[in-house]
Amino acid sequence: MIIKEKIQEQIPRWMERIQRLKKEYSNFVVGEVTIEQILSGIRGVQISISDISYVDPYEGIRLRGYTISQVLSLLPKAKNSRMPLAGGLYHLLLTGELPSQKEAEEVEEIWRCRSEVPQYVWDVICSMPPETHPMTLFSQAIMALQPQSLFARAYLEGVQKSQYWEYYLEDSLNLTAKIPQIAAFIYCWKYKDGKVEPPDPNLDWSASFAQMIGKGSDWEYQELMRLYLVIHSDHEGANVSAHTSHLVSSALSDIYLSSAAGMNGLAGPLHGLANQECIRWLLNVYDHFQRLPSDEELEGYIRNQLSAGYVIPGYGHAVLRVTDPRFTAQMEFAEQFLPQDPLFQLVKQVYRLAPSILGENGKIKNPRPNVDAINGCLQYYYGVREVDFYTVLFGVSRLLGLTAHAIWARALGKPIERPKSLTTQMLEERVGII
Ligand code: HAX
Repeated sequence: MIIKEKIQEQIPRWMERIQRLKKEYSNFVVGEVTIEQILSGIRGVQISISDISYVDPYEGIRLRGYTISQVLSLLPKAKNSRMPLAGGLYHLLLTGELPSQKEAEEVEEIWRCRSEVPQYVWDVICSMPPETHPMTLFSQAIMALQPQSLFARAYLEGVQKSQYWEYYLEDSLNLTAKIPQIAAFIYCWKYKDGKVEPPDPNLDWSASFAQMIGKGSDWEYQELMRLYLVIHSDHEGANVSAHTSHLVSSALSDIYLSSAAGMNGLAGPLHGLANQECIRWLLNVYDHFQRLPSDEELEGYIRNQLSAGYVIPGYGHAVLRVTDPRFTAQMEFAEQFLPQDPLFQLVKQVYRLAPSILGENGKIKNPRPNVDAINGCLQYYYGVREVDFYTVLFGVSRLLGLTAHAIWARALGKPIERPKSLTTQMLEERVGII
């Protein structure tokens, strides 16, 4: 397997760099933590390393050093498509190298061969009440696969620490191979008649999801999913889902346990679930006016929302200080394929008006759109209108990043994480107020 050989080959170099930092510079101070940071969610405290991706405040995400537009143009493309193969992206995340067409196809082929999901996983989903949130079902399906963990078995048998990553890699390939089918099953079970199209072996990983939910003949939607599943794959190592899965896997919990934990974090309304709020907000605006509002009407609507204490969903970001390039990539897609769609017109109108209104009081650090300001509009246009499913789509993509991080954490022998908590009284004593 090419990815395995490449990782194997790179491990000694990475280990050398880390050992050098540890040996020669372990007392070097990287940053100081203020009480404000402690009290505001350890915001901005530099606590971990991710060589897989980095969110530059002014450029957006770089995956293995490549910007979103470079990733989209440089990765090998799917057949009859202008969009990248997710298999090529996984190769890039795992090895740091841009794959050839053959290398990208190899990952796709591995996924195809390992895509079968055991019947009992479907039984677990089907035994849940129909009102269960799709993210709960998604996380449960991942957990249901946990008995298949090769790492968990190998650990019990006493496998060498230096080999942990190989089992994590196998588990990750097994899990990611099954993920499109799991998401499609949840979609069809929860919103349709429960019948899922069998996977088409001629389709790539991303298009295959589209086909399994009944969009086998919708080339444009397949293109959208190829785009979507690549651009959402990673957003460095310290956001809620990435940090959660990293923390859990640092206890040597296997890929199923740590990925499900990450998905549970993604399911929170302040993280991945925010995309539901964004599309609901757009639909509410449209419903309110029963048509596209005029600029004056929309401006008034936004101002009313702000003065009532609401945020404008899809705007602002904890790290980014520019328009999210993942928003821009999807804007370009929409301009090409759905320029006249009313909801897309509204997305553009909000984009034209909201940043200057939001910027007026000087509080918001980035009044520009994040990726969620457009995600839902595209899914909605192509008929995937069950908005509480959107976070599952996000999860399908994000599992590529989370598992890549976990494999490398084991390859580099990263230790269990154990920061320290203090009591309020200790802080009061340190600052001298008691
Ligand atoms: N509308 C109105 N006010 C906003 C705002 C928005 N979209 N975004 C930020 N602000 C306000 C904040 O509420 C804050 O006000 P207070 O000081 O009164 O609390 C002030 O501006 C400063 O906030 P900030 O430092 O610029 O932003 P944060 O890092 O605190 O928060 C958020 C980042 C994304 C959570 C925030 O911008 C927000 O709530 N946006 C709307 C919801 C949204 O789009 N969520 C999706 C995020 C995308 C993502 O990361 N998904 O995983």
